[in-house]
Amino acid sequence: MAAPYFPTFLLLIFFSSIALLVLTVLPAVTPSLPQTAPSLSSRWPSCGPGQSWAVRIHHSPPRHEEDEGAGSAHLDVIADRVAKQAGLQNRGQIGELEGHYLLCSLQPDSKSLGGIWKRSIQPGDVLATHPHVLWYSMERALSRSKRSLAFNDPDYPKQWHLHNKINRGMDINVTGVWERNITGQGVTVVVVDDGVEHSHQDIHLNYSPEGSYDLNSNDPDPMPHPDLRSDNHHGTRCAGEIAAVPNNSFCAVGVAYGSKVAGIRVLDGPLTDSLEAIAFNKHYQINDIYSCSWGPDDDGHTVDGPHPLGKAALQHGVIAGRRGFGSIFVVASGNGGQYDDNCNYDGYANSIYTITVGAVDEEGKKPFYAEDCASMLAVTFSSGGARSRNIVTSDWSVRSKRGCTEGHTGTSAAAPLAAGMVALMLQVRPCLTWRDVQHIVAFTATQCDSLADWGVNGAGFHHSHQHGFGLLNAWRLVNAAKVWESVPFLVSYQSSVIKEDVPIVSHPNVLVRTWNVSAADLDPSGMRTLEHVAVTVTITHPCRGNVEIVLLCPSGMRSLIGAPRSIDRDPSGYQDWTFSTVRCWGERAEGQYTLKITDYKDAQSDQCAAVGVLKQWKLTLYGSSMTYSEVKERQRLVEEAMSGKHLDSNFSLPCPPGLDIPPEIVSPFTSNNLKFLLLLGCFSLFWSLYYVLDVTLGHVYLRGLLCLPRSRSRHRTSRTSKGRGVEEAVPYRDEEEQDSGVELLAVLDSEVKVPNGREQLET
Ligand SMILES: [Ca+2]
Ligand SMILES: [Ca+2]
Ligand SMILES: [Ca+2]
Ligand SMILES: [Ca+2]
Repeated sequence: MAAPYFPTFLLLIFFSSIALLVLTVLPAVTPSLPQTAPSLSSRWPSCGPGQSWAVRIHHSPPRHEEDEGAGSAHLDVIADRVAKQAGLQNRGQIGELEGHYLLCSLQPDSKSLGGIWKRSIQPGDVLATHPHVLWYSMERALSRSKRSLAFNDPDYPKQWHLHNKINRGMDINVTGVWERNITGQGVTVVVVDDGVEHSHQDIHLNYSPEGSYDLNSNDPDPMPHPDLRSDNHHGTRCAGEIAAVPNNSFCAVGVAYGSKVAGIRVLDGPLTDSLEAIAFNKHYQINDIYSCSWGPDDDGHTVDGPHPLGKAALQHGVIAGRRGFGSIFVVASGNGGQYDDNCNYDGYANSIYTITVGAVDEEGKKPFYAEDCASMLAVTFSSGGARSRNIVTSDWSVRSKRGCTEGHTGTSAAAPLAAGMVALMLQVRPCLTWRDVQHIVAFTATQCDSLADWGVNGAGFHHSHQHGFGLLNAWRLVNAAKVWESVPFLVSYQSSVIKEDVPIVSHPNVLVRTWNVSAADLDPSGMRTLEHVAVTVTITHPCRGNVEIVLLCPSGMRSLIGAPRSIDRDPSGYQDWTFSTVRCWGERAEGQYTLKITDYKDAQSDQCAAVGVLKQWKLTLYGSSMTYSEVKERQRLVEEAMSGKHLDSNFSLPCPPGLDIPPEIVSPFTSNNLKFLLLLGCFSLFWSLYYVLDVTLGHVYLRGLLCLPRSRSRHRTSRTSKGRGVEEAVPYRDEEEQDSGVELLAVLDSEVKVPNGREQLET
């Protein structure tokens, strides 16, 4: 039965195959039928705005004679015809929008084409009346900003330090970094100041209560207190510069708006050495960067710096802070420029542990208040003269109801910007050490202000006493950070104390002293290249401000470490004062160091007539085993990274794990730790007594009266009942069940470790 139907079945298969083939091929073939319809690809260069029309074509039945038969024609053919009639060229369908075509002028630009059309046809007129044109529009340039930078914060446009539209290039060059989602995420910056208004609309979201503390009132809340002079707004302003919340339709945007900001309230009351020491190490496993916009009086005659505890805390911070990578201390260089003040007389600026940041105005020039010094690492933007714009940032709302200011000024405003930039660096490379950050600043800062005393040192770094290594540039800092391998550990070399007792001669004569550092001298430490160079002097002088001290490194690089200060008539001279310079950074350490001292005697002053004496001096070199050629190689690598290629790729260097330092325990300076130890001591005493009694009385009655669990719980109660005083015991809370003996061991263990680290630093 099936045999007669077989040929019919075959035929059916054959015809359906043909039909399928035609259906498949047809759509692919048809567009190519009207060879005149080009695609919008590379056939022509695209025509710009003002030279092109977007039109929507339809194939309605013809009403006019000239369009007869067009209704059935393909849309591409109609588009060609419309274009021709309008004096334009069909550039093909617009993307995937069927019936939409781009018609372009044949002329190179709209000017010339305007002239032709005036004489002949106006494309717009033709398109307006054409029966096949449903809609048309002349193309115009659309204004579009990259979404990441379109902040809705009303004062963002005024933040010229982030994007300077008037003085091009005079900003921190951060927007490209933000576009790559580098905003300081995972990094905490703490503002050590007069408090931070953390409930502030622009700060609240980024506030870190974990990193904060109030040392003036000894409580965890650093909220600024209202005062009569209305000057406790300082910390809040600095916090806003760092981490003001973006896109909240309020005030401004911070440099590292993805970072967390904490506050330590310490400046609203008498500041002591111990308070300062506590502040420098407060929550130092949470806080990565300490922003300090304050220092000794900038009156032109003060010589002061951190006292022993503050110094020790700075040193301890770089050893144990940030899990051993070192806390980053950013300090403002000072505002005493108008009094001839100089940051080499400021111990916080001189310190090798700090990043000393000065200010330039919106033109990149030195403002009247800025101080010079040889230990200046870099500068960033702040206020200038009366005509210059200030820094726009958050403001406390206690007095200023608006919570936003356009009047933040001085080097106080510069340091937080630098701190914010360091936060961006730490996001891309969390294991940068405190010295890596200083190195990267030296390697990436850019020259500004042709009036400054720029000099290029033996390693090729440019530096001026006004602006350090130059302007901090967020793009350069972050790109360099991304490829930066940690520098070898810090080593130092110290000369003996050189006893002199020689008179200081008057200008133009100069007292010259030299010290040779041989290869053998450097052998024990392995030092090859320099970082900081410090000179400690003891000088007696009736008017110390007349003395000028210059240091020459072996390369001949000159540092004015002791600048004359006209106001400083102090008769006490300098007692073991340490001046430091960064101007020999990267140079070879070996060679002859020269100290030149002269006295700019004031002829009229009887008081200053007596002769000064150089009693003694000492040279200290800080550096590492990095060779000169390694320094040059790093310079090459850093410049190579500036294209941003490593930020755009998945490139990442491995990071070593940090040291396992329990938070707060290793700080030997907190009074709460001492209280805790005292408590522990009392507790041990109690136990000893208990056991003595226990043994003596044959533990008949006491066992029954005082059972072990009860006494343990009493121990816990006694700890917590102290309230504020035991705030430092918080890290132990999870381990409440542990024996107190283990805690004590942890304290002792970490305290033993720290001095070892210090010795490494000093030798
Ligand atoms: Ca408080
Ligand atoms: Ca905001
Ligand atoms: Ca100063
Ligand atoms: Ca410093």
